[in-house]
Amino acid sequence: MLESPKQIRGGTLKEIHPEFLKRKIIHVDMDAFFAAVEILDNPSLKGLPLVIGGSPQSRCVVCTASYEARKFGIRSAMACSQAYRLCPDAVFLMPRHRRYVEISKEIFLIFARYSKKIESVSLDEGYLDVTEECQGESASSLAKKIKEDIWNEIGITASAGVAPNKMLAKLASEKQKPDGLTVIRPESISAFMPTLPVKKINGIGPVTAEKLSKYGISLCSDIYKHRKMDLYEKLGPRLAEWLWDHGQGICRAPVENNHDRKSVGSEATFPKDLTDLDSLKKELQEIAQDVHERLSKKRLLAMSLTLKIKYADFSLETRSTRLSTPFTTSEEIFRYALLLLERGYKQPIRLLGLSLGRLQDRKSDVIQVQVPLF
Ligand code: TTP
Ligand code: MG
Repeated sequence: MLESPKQIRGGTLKEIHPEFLKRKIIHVDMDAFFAAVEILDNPSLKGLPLVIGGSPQSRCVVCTASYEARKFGIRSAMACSQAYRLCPDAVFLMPRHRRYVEISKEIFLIFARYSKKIESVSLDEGYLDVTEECQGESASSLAKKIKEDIWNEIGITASAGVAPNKMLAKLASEKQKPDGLTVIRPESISAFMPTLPVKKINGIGPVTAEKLSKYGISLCSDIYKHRKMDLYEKLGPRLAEWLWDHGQGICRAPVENNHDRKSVGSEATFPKDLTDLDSLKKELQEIAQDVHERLSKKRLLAMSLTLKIKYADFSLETRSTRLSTPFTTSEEIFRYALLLLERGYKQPIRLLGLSLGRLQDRKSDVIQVQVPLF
C-alpha cells in the first residue's frame, strides 16, 4: 500500500540561512478526503467514479471526486450538473460534514503522537514540525509511520511531504498523490525550484499568477530574470519580497499550533517613504487583501484590527479597533484600517502593517487539536 519515499536530488542552495534548513516539516493531506470517508463507510463504492456534492439535477457544486471520477475531468468546485455530463455513470452523494469532522479529529490525534507543533490547515490537511522529535529517527520515517497509522487505524490513505519548510513540504505532498511520500532535501532545493511553475507555490492564486504572467513570469526561474527593484515597482514591495524568497525555496513561516495563534498580520516597508494619502490608501488596500487572504487560508475569523505605522524616523505607532461581529471581506478590513489611518500621521511613513486579532476558528471547519504535553 505504501510506497517507499522518492527523493528529489540536486545541487546546493547557499542563500538560505542554515538554521532554516535544519527544520524538519511534514505536510500531510488526505487523498480525495470526503470520497474516501464515504468509501470507508460503504466499501461497495470502492473503485467507482464518485462525486461528493449533491444531486446532478441540483445547483450544488462538487466538493470532491474520487480519483476514478477525476479521470473524466471532474474537479472540486465544478457544478454537479457539469460533472454528470462528463460522467453520467458516476455515483453522486451529498456531503456528510459531521462525519468528516469525526474522522478529521482521529487524524489529528494521530498527528499529535508525532509532534507538539501541529498546524491544521483544513479538515484533511496539516503541518507537523518534527525537528525536535526526529533526533534519533529520520523525518521521512516518521512521515511513513503517520501514513501507516492513518491507514491501519482509520482505513484511508494520505499523501505526505517532508522538507525543511512549509512551502516545500506542501509541494512535496502533492507530488505523488494519492498515497505518496516525497522528501525534498535541503541540497535539492536549488535544482528543484527553477523549473517549478510559480502558480504551484501555495499562496499564488489565479489572479496573482495572471499578473505575473504579464511580466513573463511563469516558472520560478523567470523571477530572477528581473532585477529585484524592478519587481518592487511592478508588483509592490510585499509581493516582490515574498516572491523573491519563495521562488528560490525560502519560506520562514513557522508551524503554528492553532490554539497558540493570537493574531494574523501583514506589513509592507515601502521602497521610499510615503506622504500622500492616495499612495498610502493603495498600499493599505493591498495589505488588507493579503491579511484577509491569510485569515481565510487559516480558516479563522477576526474581531479586532490593529494598524501599525512606522515613520521615517523609525518611531512606531499602533492604533486598534474592535468589532462586535467578525470581519467578512478584505474591503471591510480596508475600510476600518483607513479610518484608523485617517486619524492623521505626523511625518513620512516608511511602513504600514495590519494585524487581525481576537481570532476564532470558523465553526467546525478546523479542528482544535489539544496536543498532549509529553
Ligand atoms: P482537498 O485536500 O483539496 O482535496 P481532496 O482531499 O478531496 O483530494 P486530494 O487527494 O487532491 O487532496 O480538500 C479536502 C476536502 O475539502 C475535500 O475532500 C472536500 C473539501 N473541499 C470542498 O468542499 N470544496 C473544495 O473546493 C475543495 C478544494 C475541497
Ligand atoms: Mg486532500
